[in-house]
Amino acid sequence: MHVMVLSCCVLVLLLPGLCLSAPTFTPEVTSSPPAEPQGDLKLAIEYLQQFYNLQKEPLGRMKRSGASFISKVKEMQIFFGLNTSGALDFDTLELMRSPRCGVPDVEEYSQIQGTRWDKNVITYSIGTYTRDMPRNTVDSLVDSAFSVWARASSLTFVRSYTRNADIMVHFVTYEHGDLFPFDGPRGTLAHAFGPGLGVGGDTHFDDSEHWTAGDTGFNLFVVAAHEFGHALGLKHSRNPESLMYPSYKSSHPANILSDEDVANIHALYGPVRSRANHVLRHGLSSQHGPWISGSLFPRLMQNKCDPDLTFDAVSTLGDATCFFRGRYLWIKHNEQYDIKEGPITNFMPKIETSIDAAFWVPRRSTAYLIHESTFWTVRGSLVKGKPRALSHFGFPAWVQDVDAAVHIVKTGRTLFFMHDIYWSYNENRRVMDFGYPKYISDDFPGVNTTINAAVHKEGYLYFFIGPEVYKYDYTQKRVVAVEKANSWLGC
Ligand SMILES: [Ca+2]
Ligand SMILES: [Ca+2]
Ligand SMILES: [Ca+2]
Ligand SMILES: [Zn+2]
Ligand SMILES: [Zn+2]
Repeated sequence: MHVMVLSCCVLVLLLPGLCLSAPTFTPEVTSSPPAEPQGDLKLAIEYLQQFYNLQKEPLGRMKRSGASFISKVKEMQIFFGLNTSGALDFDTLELMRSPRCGVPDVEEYSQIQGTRWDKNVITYSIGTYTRDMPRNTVDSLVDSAFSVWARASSLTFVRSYTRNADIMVHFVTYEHGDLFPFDGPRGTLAHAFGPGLGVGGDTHFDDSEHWTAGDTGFNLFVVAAHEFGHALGLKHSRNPESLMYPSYKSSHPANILSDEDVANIHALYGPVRSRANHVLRHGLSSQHGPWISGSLFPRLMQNKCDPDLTFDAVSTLGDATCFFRGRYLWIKHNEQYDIKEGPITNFMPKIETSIDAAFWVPRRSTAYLIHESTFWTVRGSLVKGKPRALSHFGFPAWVQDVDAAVHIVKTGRTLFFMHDIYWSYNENRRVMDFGYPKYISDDFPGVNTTINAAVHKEGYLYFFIGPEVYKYDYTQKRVVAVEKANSWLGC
């Protein structure tokens, strides 16, 4: 089952101020600055990568005549009801420049609505505020935005003052500890994670924007109501009348929800005041509790401070370190952000398995996540294409999984560990080094058991073995320290 997905609302503005008064994104021909053709292509590529899952390739190699590029342009044109030419015509470019909220891709839209909370009383908490308006104004706008959904469904929202409410609301800027950094003024406005554990439901507003209660900046009520739709499991709508249409609109009718928005929230949580009927209609057995059943996300919350906690894989990913266990992931950013956690699918929607081993190659800004005999490549939060075969690295056929992997920048080598042996892969030449596999204990004295996970940091190798982590100096070839593995998560 499709689990949690992050949705981003992005605003690409044509001109400063356009969004402030224009109710929608009607193409404004005359106000558009003349754009360089190359600039158009760059805009289109970035747009399609962000919203339509266009695969990343070096800009030089990306051609507007390429088949994958054209098909993504068409997908976008179909979504917005444009002429499906596959070309970057005027209307298409206008739309790409126009205020809109990010649809990760069209496939997602075609699925039924997303996951739902497994309860109908949902807590929220405002963790950080914007300075753009008084706190009590923020409180009241957020409350109103939740009320939009409460009035239309069986849901009740309860404000909490803790840090572990279901929906944590934050105003943040740029990098903020998840894998989806904001972009400064304009561009991305906000994003929200779908229902789920940890970061699930959490809603982040880009505090580089000017937030307002009126229409002199971005209207917090409108954006919050849209984002909370995502936090409840709703996807984007193609209907321009819907709140869940992927675009910022500064003016809305008194009734902010379209019939479609209402139908979609009913489909997930049932309508107001007809709970009993809904339960009967859906034949839910009372033993589950009528509003407890129907959870579509796995119960796999993990206690990071369990003294016996082990990790399946640990890897750098950009400025963060990822810790994988089962289908769960903790992300610790190098800066002092809260540790973000949740099912892997929350951060990387395509990855619905556990991860055996992972490594990071900085000069490609790419992480490699290995599951059994396949691996994914990941840049930022973008999982590239389909998983590829582990044999790609040149393993013999009998190698069907590995325990751990780590890339060492200084040597340009990636080491793959499996039981008591390891391989060395030359990332520059993209071949296995000659003479491998070798015994781990021969080359890494002091490391005598299966390695669960490995990572390279600040000149040291770290081997995660059971609930401990061995700090290894590979020039001196010795273990220099042993500590609790989860001390890395602040335990
Ligand atoms: Ca949450
Ligand atoms: Ca922004
Ligand atoms: Ca492992
Ligand atoms: Zn959205
Ligand atoms: Zn975020």
